[in-house]
Amino acid sequence: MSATHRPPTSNATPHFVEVVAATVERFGHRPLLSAHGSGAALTYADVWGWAGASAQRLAGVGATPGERVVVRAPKSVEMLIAYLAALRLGAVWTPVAPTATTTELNQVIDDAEPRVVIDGNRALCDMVGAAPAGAPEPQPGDWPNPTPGPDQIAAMLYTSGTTGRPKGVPITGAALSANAHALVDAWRFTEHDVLVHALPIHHAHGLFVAVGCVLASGSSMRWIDRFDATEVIDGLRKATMFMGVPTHFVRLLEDSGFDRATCASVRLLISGSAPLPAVTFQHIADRTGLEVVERYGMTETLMLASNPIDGIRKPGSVGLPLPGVEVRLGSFDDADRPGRATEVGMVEVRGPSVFEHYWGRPPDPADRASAADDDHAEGPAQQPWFRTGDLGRFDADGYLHLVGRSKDLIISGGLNVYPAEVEAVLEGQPGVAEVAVIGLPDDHWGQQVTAIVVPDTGPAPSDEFCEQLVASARERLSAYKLPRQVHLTDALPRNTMGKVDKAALRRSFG
Ligand code: MLC
Ligand code: AMP
Repeated sequence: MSATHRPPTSNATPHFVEVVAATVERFGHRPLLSAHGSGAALTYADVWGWAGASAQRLAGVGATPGERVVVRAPKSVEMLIAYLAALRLGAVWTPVAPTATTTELNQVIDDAEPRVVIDGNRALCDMVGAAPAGAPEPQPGDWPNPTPGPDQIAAMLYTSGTTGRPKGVPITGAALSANAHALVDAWRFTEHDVLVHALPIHHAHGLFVAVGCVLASGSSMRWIDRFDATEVIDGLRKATMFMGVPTHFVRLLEDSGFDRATCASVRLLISGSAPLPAVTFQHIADRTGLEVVERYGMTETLMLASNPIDGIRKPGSVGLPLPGVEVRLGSFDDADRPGRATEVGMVEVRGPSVFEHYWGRPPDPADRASAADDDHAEGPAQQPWFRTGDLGRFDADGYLHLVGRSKDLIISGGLNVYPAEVEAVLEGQPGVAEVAVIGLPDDHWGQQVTAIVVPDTGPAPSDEFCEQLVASARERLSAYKLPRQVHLTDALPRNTMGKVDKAALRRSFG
């Protein structure tokens, strides 16, 4: 399979490895990251040199340009080094959640057909090796050779998809650069910024947004391996930025240390991956004096819109389309839509960071709207519009408001849960006739995974039935996908097409 998925982009957008090499050349002596609790900082030169040495080790086990490297390991500095090593090599970085079950890992391996699999922290550390003592002066030109082309796939992230089967999203080196440059400009990242990084790095948010902005701008990170409110608050005292999902902000607000004094040097708090409730926006503003910048994106498209730095940051809105990104509202046909307001439409997008198609699958016409009816004749090379599955409307100032989703997706704590995947596992369990999985509103997680189960005609279910159902799914599903509530019912409501009416279920059980 070719590693090139889109027609050649403009030469003006290089592969992300070139962007990083340029930053290293300019800011090699400056700190790139300091791990929480350790005084020592790694400079850009240290990290680049370490990644170069690791790239050679990775090449030694068969990673070559265009070949997938699948990694399941907890977040660590070594994980970041391995990502940079893969970038330098032109291999396709394919991270899997550290909490993924073996079933989930194997699904990715079957689909991605990687040349290299790194499973677990020990394997990762062995591969990456120790930081070379006394980092050599950066020599951006000496490795890799040749430099990966802009349209080469740099990374692939898996999303479960509406069918419940994981789908790989190939992301080119140019898409990463375009995304990072747009965000650095929008949020005015400079080498003087310090970002508290507490996000996981196997998702677009932590890796391509947070790390991407840092590496493209020469700024630095306070590195926290796993979100912890106390550590984040400690980091904020010497930082200028923080990025998180709404649940992170909810947890920060639970700590009285999250206040104006702590945030005295912070210039931006940025939220994304899930809706930030307007009330949370207001609580943060009251406590810290800072209005959160909410932004919107997805793995398939990278970042699409953001509230502005200058100008009004509107609670409940994801802001204005980023430069280079076109957003329009298209038609949709879904019984689940939240209302019949005519101005609401399916968010359709195109731009330099939008992916071409899922790994190993032909482009799906359902994902794309025709460009033929487009009145922007000068759009990006007449690229078709990608239908995001999100429903939105524009207000009079051109700000985008997301009002729901036509795709059957639950977002819990910033993590996506596709009901079809959970339903498929629960349906196979003894005593279950039918099951529907829905997301119900939750103050902490945003949405809570909930299963509505119709027991089969056998003996009446015991009190432990629901607990056992969840426990037996644990082997196959990551813990965050497991239902936090199970309700029993006699029958599932269906619409005229025979489809389970999930909106009715949400009304009944919400
Ligand atoms: C963990 N658990 C979750 C969960 N995270 N359950 C539901 N939803 C979640 N998001 C489970 C654990 O498996 C465990 O289950 C139990 O909750 C207690 O765990 P915890 O210690 O409280 O969880 P913690 O490790 O603190 O994680 C919570 C979190 C984390 C909010 C810090 O989920 C997180 O960092 N989320 C951010 C995700 C993210 O980066 N998303 C970006 C996607 S990219 P049990 O049963 O074992 O006890 C994207 C594009 C874009 O969306 O626009 O950005
Ligand atoms: P993912 O597939 O993990 O990349 O998640 C992408 C989805 O997250 C989008 O399609 C949206 O539904 C959702 N999302 C991301 N950012 C926001 C936001 N600021 N507000 C509401 N939903 C968001």
